[in-house]
Amino acid sequence: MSERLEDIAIAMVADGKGLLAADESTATIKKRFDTIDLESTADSRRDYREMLFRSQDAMRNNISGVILYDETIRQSAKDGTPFVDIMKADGCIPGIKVDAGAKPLAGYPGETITEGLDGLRERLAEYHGLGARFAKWRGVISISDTLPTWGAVKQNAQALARYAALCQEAGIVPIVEPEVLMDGKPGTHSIERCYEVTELVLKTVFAELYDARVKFEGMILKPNMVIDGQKARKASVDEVAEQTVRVLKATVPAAVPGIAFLSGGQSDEEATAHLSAMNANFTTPWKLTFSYGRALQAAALSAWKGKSENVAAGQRAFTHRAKMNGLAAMGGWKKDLEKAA
Ligand code: 5MM
Repeated sequence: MSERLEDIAIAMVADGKGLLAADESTATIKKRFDTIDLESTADSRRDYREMLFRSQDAMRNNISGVILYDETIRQSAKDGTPFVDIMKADGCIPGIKVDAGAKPLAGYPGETITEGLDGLRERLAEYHGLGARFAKWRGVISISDTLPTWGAVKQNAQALARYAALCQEAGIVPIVEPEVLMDGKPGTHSIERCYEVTELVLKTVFAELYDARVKFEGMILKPNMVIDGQKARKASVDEVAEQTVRVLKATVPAAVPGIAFLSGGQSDEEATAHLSAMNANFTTPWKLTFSYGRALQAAALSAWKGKSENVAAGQRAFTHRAKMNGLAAMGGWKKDLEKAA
């Protein structure tokens, strides 16, 4: 495969494919396993990820790349085959989460700054050696009537830009993820408020990326959709699609090859329906696809329940969601395909 940033980025958003966000940190995967009463250990985490990464139909047909966590990129399947080799054999690109998480931002109550810039150049060089060809950094933006503050938006955008420049220097495509929370507190904001905040955040992020001399052709944007808060959900599928495409057209340069959404707390089907409506109803200069965590994994996790006899059921559930989202990336998903399955 080509090592040019532009080519890697284009491959990440290939037709009918998107990204699997499997970069849950140890604390987050524990929360997910708690829902199925499974103890989180290095072995149970390996078994779960092996189930996903060995879902060959999904990995070959609908997953272009996988975002991994530091532990996972170094892990091997039970038979000793490195995870990175398993995904590469199916044509998937290994990626790595390099941020160290969102921490309280001093002086800004209720807001966070994402950490992880110290030593990042050296870590990126190591991850490149381990096979990673793209990376991910998530900046978290709180939303309410009074938040975010300009200071928090600016500082998170600067961190995203410094991270992205370091990635490109290392031959790694940066996924730039500024997430305006849908499921934060209080979660009662309207879709209009989400539009306003998302517009400010994306304009600021692209200004900082430009100042940091990041090549837009060699990056992928991972934004939230424009959607009302989890406690205020009422916008229709078409409205979410229309507002999301509108804000992206107002803020994202056409040189960016692709936009891969996070699901952010939407139900599996909502996340698929919104993506499909965008692709079916609008023409855009960039590819629009998925980089879902929960919306790709929730069904697989509950079918698996941590039991080896359920691996095939978990893989079927994951393969189905990957296929539905692959169709959505082409604007071809229909609700009755869910029922049929
Ligand atoms: C997989 O979850 C990622 C967050 O992990 P940590 O909080 O443990 O660092 C997250 O960044 C994820 O990659 C994206 O937000 C997409 O996930 P969703 O579930 O929102 O689609």
